[in-house]
Amino acid sequence: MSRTHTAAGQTLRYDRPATDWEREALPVGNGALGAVVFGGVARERLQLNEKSLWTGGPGSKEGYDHGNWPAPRPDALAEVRRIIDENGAMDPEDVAGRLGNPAYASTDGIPGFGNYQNFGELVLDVPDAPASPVGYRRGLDLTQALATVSYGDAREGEGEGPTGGEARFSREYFASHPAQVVAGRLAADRPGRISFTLGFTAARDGALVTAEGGRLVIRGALADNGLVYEGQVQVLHDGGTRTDGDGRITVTGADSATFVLSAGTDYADSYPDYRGADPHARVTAIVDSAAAQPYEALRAAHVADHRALFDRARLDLGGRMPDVPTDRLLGSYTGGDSSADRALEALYFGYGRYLLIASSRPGSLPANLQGVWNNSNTPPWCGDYHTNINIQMNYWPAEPTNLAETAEPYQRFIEQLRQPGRRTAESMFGTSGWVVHQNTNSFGFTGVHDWPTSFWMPEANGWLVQQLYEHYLFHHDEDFLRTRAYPAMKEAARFWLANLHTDPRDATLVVSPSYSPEQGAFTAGASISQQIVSDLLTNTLEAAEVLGGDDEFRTELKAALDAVDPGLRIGSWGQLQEWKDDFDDPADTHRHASHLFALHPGRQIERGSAGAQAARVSLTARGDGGTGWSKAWKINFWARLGDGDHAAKMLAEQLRSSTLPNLWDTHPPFQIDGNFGATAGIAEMLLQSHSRSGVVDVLPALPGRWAGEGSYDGLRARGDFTVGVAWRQGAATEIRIVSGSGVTARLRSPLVAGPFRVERSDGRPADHTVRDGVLVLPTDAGEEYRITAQAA
Ligand code: FUC
Repeated sequence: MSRTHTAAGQTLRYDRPATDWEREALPVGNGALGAVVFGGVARERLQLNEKSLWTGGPGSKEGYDHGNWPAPRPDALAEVRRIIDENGAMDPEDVAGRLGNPAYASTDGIPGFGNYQNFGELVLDVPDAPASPVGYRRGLDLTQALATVSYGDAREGEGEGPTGGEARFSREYFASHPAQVVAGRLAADRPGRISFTLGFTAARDGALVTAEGGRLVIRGALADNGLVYEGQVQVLHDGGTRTDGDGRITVTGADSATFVLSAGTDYADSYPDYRGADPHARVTAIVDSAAAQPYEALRAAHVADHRALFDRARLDLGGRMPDVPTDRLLGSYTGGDSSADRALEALYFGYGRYLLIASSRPGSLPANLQGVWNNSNTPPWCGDYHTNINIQMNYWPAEPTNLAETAEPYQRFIEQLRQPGRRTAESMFGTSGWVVHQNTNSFGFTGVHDWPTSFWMPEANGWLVQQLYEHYLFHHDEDFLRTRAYPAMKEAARFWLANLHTDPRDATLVVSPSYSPEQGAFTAGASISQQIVSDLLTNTLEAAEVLGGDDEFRTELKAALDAVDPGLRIGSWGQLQEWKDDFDDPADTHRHASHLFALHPGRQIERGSAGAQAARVSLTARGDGGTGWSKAWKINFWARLGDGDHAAKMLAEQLRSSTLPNLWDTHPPFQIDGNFGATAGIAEMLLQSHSRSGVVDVLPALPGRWAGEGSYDGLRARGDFTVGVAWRQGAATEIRIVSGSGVTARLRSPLVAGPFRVERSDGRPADHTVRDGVLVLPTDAGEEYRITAQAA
């Protein structure tokens, strides 16, 4: 049905080496390791990352206690609640002074919070590299997760001998998840032409680099916290000679050469020490085993592993990839309906999925603000995990675009926050439950710093566990719900049952103090706080009902849900209020539109409702500007409102003004959440399943400029469905749905308004009914159903 998901259509390509890390270099990664490839001819650079290499945390010279208050403040919280009850609002500076952490009142970062680090750079110096390479190409094939460089050497007068003239050189790099290495191969179409010196540029003092037996070993400990790191690179060559020495490995006159690299630290994600085994034995074993495999086998295992994820979903917007470099394609992008624009959009969608696979695989930390790629020891916002939108957004595409496995590190990360988060709940709030605030690190930072407009967000716990519950909704995996999602949800809900405050004005339960990111005053019951807590209590109750038992707790949840303010007020100018009082300024264009949580990623606001109309008014007033992630969120908002044209407009804004030539999202600077949020937004335009009615909406927000012809496969819907659709002139012509768990499917599509046929995979007709424009289709687990429009 769909056009071929070709490598050409899913490749980023350039005709020059990269010189700028942020704008031009191309990323590969296996979750734990990241490498950014420059593709230089005479000097190749691979800037490297190992995701657990963080300063800060336990053992930090700056001191560390998870952001908890250094001494108890028994009355501080009650006092803030009292002032807000009395005055209706409070200055952020005043609240930060009382509830913030003075230990963190530093201007250059948060002491002990740490920074995600650059590991260093692998450098390959190539002697006699052509000064003017011929036919230079650099690419990143998303279908195979291979970064490639190729160029010709056509020096005249050097003859055609085995070591002279006219050769074509090719390099290839990948980051293998199964083998846990970054691998590279240098080859030429003439024998004996591969010569280079491989060395390492450290990102800090104190790294010891040795070379012996073709193996480079890099070892050291971070000065701040003593975290031990080690990297090893094994160089292998066919033909020619090799010499080691002085921290470098030189290969001369080989036919081809390969390197495999691994790195690790003694970090572990467990409270309270966050330390595990020395990385030496593990890194040695990984590199030994990868080096013992033939390169082709290593590569084939990597490609198979990647394809098993990447190939699950495909999108064809009817575009054809023109034969131009990606930076030029981006430069000429207008957001119109040209074939090239649609090809770029489909590439960008694939890239978001690629980046998630590359930066988030089981066995390491989740994707941070830059995924896994960072070339600085003091990156923007510490390269951390912001929990007031950013890390959540990173994982929005995981379920809908059929990459659930990539969310495992995030799920585990949330679970690992419970222990430190419990201490923070106890020491700051005096209650049970667990909590985290507006940003965290790899060492369970669950307390606070004191930046007035962004330090306080205890309801982040509810926002995080929402995605655990979503995993259940997408898979109907009761075991996951019982053992992983529900315990974390329940403990977050417990925190809120103990911490909701009765608003003396109307006796509703509110979050107090509450702060709408990242503007305005502290109040009681800002909409986002109320919406998140309502979502949490609702989801937890639903989960408890699925699992059975916990009767008393369920009664408590119901009582709280009856009393909680849902945060869904419509204000004086028809807007969805951002605060409980109507403070909203129609001229406010702040990048956060947090009060629309209930529209997305929440599910309190249904399409077509009064709430949706109010959300539209708010969103229109906020405007189409914003930073990268802000635009990405707006794609999702407009898609949920069913306005495909406006969603597509936001996608165009994102590509035109928040996307770098290597297609990385820029806040600015580079911040990966926008890539992920936009990818999820595209999926949201094509398929939605969040409605409490259980309806799966097919092509809910297809923009006019994609309407002509297109198709997708492998998007996922809640209810454990995998959906493929083909459309023409804006109307679905075929819908295919695979049922994972045998739940009855409820599909909304104009297709079922006309004559249509529903077949099982063996061609037999499938029983179904149509009610209010919705196809109700009982399904068998594992069966595929095909719904096709028939000529009238
Ligand atoms: C949130 C946003 C900022 C930035 C930061 C990493 O605080 O408000 O724009 O994205 O996270």
